Amino acid sequence: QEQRRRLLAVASRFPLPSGCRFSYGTAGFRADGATMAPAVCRAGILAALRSVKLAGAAVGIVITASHNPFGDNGVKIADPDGGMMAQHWEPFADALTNAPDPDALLQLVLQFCRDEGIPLGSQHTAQVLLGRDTRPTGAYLLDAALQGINAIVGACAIDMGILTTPQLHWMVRSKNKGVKASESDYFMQLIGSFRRMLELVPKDKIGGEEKLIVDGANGIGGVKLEQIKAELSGLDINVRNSGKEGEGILNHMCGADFVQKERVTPHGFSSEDVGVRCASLDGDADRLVYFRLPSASDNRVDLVDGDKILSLFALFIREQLDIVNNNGGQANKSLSARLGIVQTAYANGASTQFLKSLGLEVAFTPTGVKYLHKRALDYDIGIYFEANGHGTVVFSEDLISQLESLSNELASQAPTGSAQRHAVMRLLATSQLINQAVGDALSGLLLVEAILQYKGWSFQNWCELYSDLPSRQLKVKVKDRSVIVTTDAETKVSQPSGLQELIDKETANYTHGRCFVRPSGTEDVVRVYAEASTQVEADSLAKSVAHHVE
Ligand code: NG1
Ligand code: ZN
Repeated sequence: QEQRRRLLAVASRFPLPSGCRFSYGTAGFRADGATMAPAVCRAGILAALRSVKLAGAAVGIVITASHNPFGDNGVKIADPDGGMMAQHWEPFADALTNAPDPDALLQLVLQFCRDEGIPLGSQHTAQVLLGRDTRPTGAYLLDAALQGINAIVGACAIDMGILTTPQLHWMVRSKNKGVKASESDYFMQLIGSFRRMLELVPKDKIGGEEKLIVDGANGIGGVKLEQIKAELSGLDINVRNSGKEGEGILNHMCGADFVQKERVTPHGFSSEDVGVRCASLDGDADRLVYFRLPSASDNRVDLVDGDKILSLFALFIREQLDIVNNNGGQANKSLSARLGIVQTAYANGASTQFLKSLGLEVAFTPTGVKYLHKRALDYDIGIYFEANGHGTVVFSEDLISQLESLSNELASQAPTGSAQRHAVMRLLATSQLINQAVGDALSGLLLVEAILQYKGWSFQNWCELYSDLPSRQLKVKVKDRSVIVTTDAETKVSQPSGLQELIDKETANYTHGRCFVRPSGTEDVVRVYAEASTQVEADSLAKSVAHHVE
């Protein structure tokens, strides 16, 4: 009775505006921030139910619209392992969020709880950790989420404050592992493992380029980096677009999405920065790209995207595994570790070719971190990235314990440290430095910096790993984008019939031509992607395929 009363009450406090229709999409619910309260309140109910279902394990809610404009906002749910909410709950998320009135909402919840075997009532507990970014609607939406959570009897909400998205995911994961989960624990883990990585840099490589300029997209990432940068010895970080008063607007002409899509210098940079290594975060700091201003004469940048960050990580991890397992033929202890790479169809073809040339296994999934992350967990070390800079590295529990025992054994054999032991320690430090819950621009940036120092590489060396194939992305507005259905990790169209044949015919006219189309999961458009051996050809292929889509 109490449960029914609370649900009816909260639903009538947050009526759904007529004409509103929400869909959980690629990354949770997103819309104009001022219209989001009903959806966020219902996400609170959902997160609390998810926690009850999982025997009271902590679940997370992040209030952010990532790289989208300042006036937008959104909400997404993190599962107890710190990853995205299990996909089979998405249909319920959609139904709950679109329930037209309090009574419909109550009936939906009761029915879902019966179907899923979710017990309701005072003897059951739930806990939900909440975080939000710097958007002006954040505090108001946080309150809506709290009211939603509190509508479930036995649920407890813990506001973790203004955070990057990956910080909140990390906290949820840590909390459920029973390890320390506060913001200072997060910072301590990053700073400590970065220091260990630098201690393991070979002596002849010490003294690389320490200077790094970071574009914080005027979001939360820059704020957090300012807090810890003094403790990152070995790096000289200068934050631009840090979100301070007067520096600019969130994600406006700056940030990872802007730099990766437009390939031009973000706001806040000048000719004095020519040649310096720069990085760009997005508004909630779960995406990272690098760039460099090649000259003062125009505003184009040399871009290092997610694919090239992935390639650097893969190269480094592969190298450490080889050292552990070969060690000049003297290894008496070895690791059995399956290393796998996960990409989407948007990965530049040159990156895939490079990774395969290293002998690595490369798997493809549809767009969206939820697919990539899940696939990466199939390996002992899984590395995944989207071209736009979202990605991470995941390690299996089994591999971590193999590494730990190997490290102990080797320490007793060669106390001063063999090459093999150093490689084991680098892999262990990497597993601590990288955020295994979700892509994290801050932790990814520190891993990039540590690897560049280890290899003694300049930005130029990194760029030259391979040359990107010229590519073009176009958006096409259509009446109903859902008529396009894809298969084979979105590389082929299965419906409407005939469209794939047209795409194949166009593509056959180009050397190294590759092209695919898919409906966006976050915008009302169909995306066209084309690659070819020259920019002119990539543009022309994309354009002609776009005509067939219109
Ligand atoms: P959609 O709109 O489904 O293409 C975009 C990005 C994804 C992912 C999501 C979530 C591209 C081509 N697509 O998805 O990679 O980041 O947003 O934010 O960049
Ligand atoms: Zn983001």
